[in-house]
Parts: sequence; structure tokens; C-alpha cells
Amino acid sequence: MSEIVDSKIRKILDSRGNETVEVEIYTKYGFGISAAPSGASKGATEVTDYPEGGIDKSVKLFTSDISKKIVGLESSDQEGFDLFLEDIDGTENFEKIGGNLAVAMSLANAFASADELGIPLFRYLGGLNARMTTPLGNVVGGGKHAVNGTTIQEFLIASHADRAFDAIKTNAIVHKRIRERASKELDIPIGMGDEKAWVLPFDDDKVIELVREVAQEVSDKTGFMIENGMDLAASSFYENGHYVYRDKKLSRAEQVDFVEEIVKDKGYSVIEDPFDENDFESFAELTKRVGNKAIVIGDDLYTTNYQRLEMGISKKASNAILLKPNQVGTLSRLLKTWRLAKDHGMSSVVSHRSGETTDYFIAHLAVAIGADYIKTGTVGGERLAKLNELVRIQEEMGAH
Ligand code: 2PG
Ligand code: MG
Repeated sequence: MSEIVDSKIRKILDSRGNETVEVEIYTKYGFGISAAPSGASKGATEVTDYPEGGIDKSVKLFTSDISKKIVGLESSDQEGFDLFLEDIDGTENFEKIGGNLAVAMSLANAFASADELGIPLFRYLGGLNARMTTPLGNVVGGGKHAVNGTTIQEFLIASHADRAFDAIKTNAIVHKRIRERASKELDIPIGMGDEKAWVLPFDDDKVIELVREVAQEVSDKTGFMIENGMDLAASSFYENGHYVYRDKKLSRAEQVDFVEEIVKDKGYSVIEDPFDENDFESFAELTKRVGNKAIVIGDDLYTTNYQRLEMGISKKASNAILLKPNQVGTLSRLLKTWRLAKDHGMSSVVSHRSGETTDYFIAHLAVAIGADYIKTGTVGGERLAKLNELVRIQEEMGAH
């Protein structure tokens, strides 16, 4: 038995300097702490982050009411705890208490329960199925994560190495090398976006080529295989039936052709949100054309939501899903969606948000469920909090 005996809440800042909630949960011998991240390019079907009245309303509800009601709940019953959160809220989208409060509580509870048992979180959640994941990180960024950058939100790379340290280091080398290459052509300062990817004043096509070349060069030098990928976050530049880039405007059909070329001619093998979040048909068309060469990932398309994924599966929309705890508000909901994806042979990618804290829950989650990738940047303290945790987790895995 490991009943909750106490809890705390506070406001802290995220990596964008915005307020977020951090929750602590105590059992007799266990302690868990977690903070909610926040997105900039949010999917329309995500749960509400804060109720009317904002973050302060969430904090007040917790202090005056919820914190008292969780005392005595069984921490090791994660589903029961998460159902309690759903019940106390009473809406499907956490409109009353806020999805960010829910997620911080849900994850803090899992941490506390693992700590009570004296085992690392990845083991508590994943048991013997836990396995190391591959870090997928963005090296050039734009869209809603930067001002005047590329239209495509994220240019991603994934280095494959047996040691997590080698993989994250190789990703960081690509990141570094991109700046060196870009600065040769530019006489203006090069800045970073919200997720610490470089913001370059180039057209998307030029960056597609640049990142591909640099990844190849670093792969040749280090000997590690490096995949190219992108998160187009295409809902953010879909306007009146067209995809509007810095330098071109594509119809829906042209967008399918464009992304098909990126896979077939440029060798990109990780493609996230290439179409508007409600365009299941284009997703299905692309997956049909390139599904044997690339993973086509739904992020805004599914928002980690079980019903949205069911729709996607029935339409054969994609062969992979992005999983973000705060899109649905509880760990149990995320795991339920993941199981459905897994049962249908889909790949999974656990992901950070653009506004992050140093919370490293998702590193443990990705390993616990054996996710194919973890998308959590390449550099920057709040990104490295997760990446460096992978190194520690691998050490721990090796020790047993
Ligand atoms: C995404 C995420 C994370 P945001 O679109 O995948 O990279 O961005 O958190 O802004 O929704
Ligand atoms: Mg995305």
C-alpha cells in the first residue's frame, strides 16, 4: 500500500518564460514531482490547458480542494488516480481544473509511486519491456517556434547508436555544423527558436538540402547512421485550401506530391504533420505512397486522443503517432492511445513541447513503452534534461 499523504503546488517558469504549474506528491516513503510543458503549435483537439481564470484558478482549486481529496488515494493505482482527476473535473477536456494541472498531478503521482517502490520510473512503467529509444531532434526551426524562419516548423535528425550518449552527441554535432555551414552564407546573426533549433532566413527547399548534406557529412565522419526528418506542423500554414510557404503556394494535391518527393528524392524518412489536422485523406494518400520508406506521424492530427486515433486507423491515415502527455491530461489516457497504436503496428514517438521545463518524465516514458523515438530537441538545458536522463537510464539498464 502506498497512500498519498501530502502534496504541494507552485508556479514556476517554462523555457519561454511563461508561468506553469509544478506539483509534488508524497506517499509514506515516496516523492514525485512534475511540471506541465506548453505548446505553441497546438492541435485543435488537445485538452484545455487552463480553465477560465487561468493558471491561478488551477492553483486555487488545487490548494483549496483537490489537494485535500487526494490524501488517502492509492498512489500505485495510476488508473484510479487518473479517473479521480477526470471525475473531479467532470468535463472531457479538463475545462474545469485545466489539463496542465491534471498532467502535472498525474505524472507526479507516477514518479511518487515508483519512488515508493524504490525503482526507476522507466522500470515501474515498463517492466521488462523497457528498451532504449532513439533521440530525434530539431536542428533548424521555424513556423510558430520562431520569427521569420522557415515555413516548415522543424527539420529533424535522428542518429542511431547503441549508446544513448553517442546518439545525442552526434545529433548535437549536426546542430553545431549547421550553424557553421549557414554562417558562411550569411552576414546577419543566427538565432535560435523556442526549441533551440537554428532560425535561418532560407527557403524551405534550401534547408531540406542543407540539413541532408550536413547529416550525410557527419554520418560519414562518425560512422553513425543519421535519419532526416521534419515536422511540417502544416495546420499552421494551411489557408483556404492551400499550403502557403515563404516562396510558394501549394494545393492539397501538390502538397502530397511535394512531401512524396522529400521522401523519395531527398531520403527523408520521418515525416510529421505534413497536412492540415483535419485532412485525414491526404495523410492516407501519402502513407499509401511512402509508408514503406518513411514513418508518417500524426501529431496535431491525433493529439494523443484515442477517438482521433481510431478515426485515423479506420482511414489508414498514418503509420506512426506522436505522444504528448499534456495533449490529453493524464498518463492513463496516453497509455491507452499508445496501446491502440501498438496493436495496429504503428510506430510511436514520445515528444516534448516547445515550452518546456527541466522535467524528465518523457525520457522514462519513452524507454518504458519502447518508443521508436523520443523527440526532444538537440541542445538547451530543458531539452538536455531529458536527453541526459537517457544516458543515466541506459547506465541503470546495463546494471541489471
Ligand atoms: C510539435 C511540438 C513540439 P508545440 O508540434 O510537435 O515540437 O510543438 O509544443 O509548439 O506544439
Ligand atoms: Mg508536431
